[in-house]
Amino acid sequence: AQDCLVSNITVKQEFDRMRYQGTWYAVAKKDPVGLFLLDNIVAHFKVEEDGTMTATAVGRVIILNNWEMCANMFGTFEDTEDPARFKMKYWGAAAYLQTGYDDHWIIDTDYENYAIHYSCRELDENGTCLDGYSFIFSRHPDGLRPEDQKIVTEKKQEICFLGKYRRVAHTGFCDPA
Ligand code: FEN
Repeated sequence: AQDCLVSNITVKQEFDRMRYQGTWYAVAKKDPVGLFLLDNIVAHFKVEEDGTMTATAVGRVIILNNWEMCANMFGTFEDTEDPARFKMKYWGAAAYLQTGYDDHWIIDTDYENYAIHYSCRELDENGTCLDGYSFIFSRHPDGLRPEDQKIVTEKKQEICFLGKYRRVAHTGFCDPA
């Protein structure tokens, strides 16, 4: 989708939610407009007994008065005709955290090392994405393997977010005690 049309973006073929389960560390993100998670973002994906994919995520936020907190977020993924395209309902453990309902696509993953998530919240009239976010996840807290970086860079380009990512620091701020 080098034309940047959201409708031309391709996703992981035959996405297997069972293999996707477990821990993923965000290593980079492209932010949407508005409130989001800052850093120290770790997600855990799970497939429930009824087959529904769910996830929890933690991440640092700064609330009013510059107060640093770890936000505990929950997501449930509604299936669509495409196994890699979901609608994600999300909410926070604390009432001050925003809730939402986003398109949520798995662009690519090898299940064992890297994954690229994409969400376009608002389409421009020309079919490109006006407001969206993306996460690059790794199974390893210290980052992506060199051989995966190449694939990830290509995919960032395909979703037209290349150059819009920031590295996600892991300082231990939200690690369980
Ligand atoms: C994902 C992994 C799978 C599970 C989930 C994910 C998405 C998380 C999102 C988090 C949004 C956070 C917000 C924070 C907020 C894909 C990582 C669920 C989309 C919106 C503030 C900051 C400051 C304040 C109030 C609230 O609300 N932050 O004063």
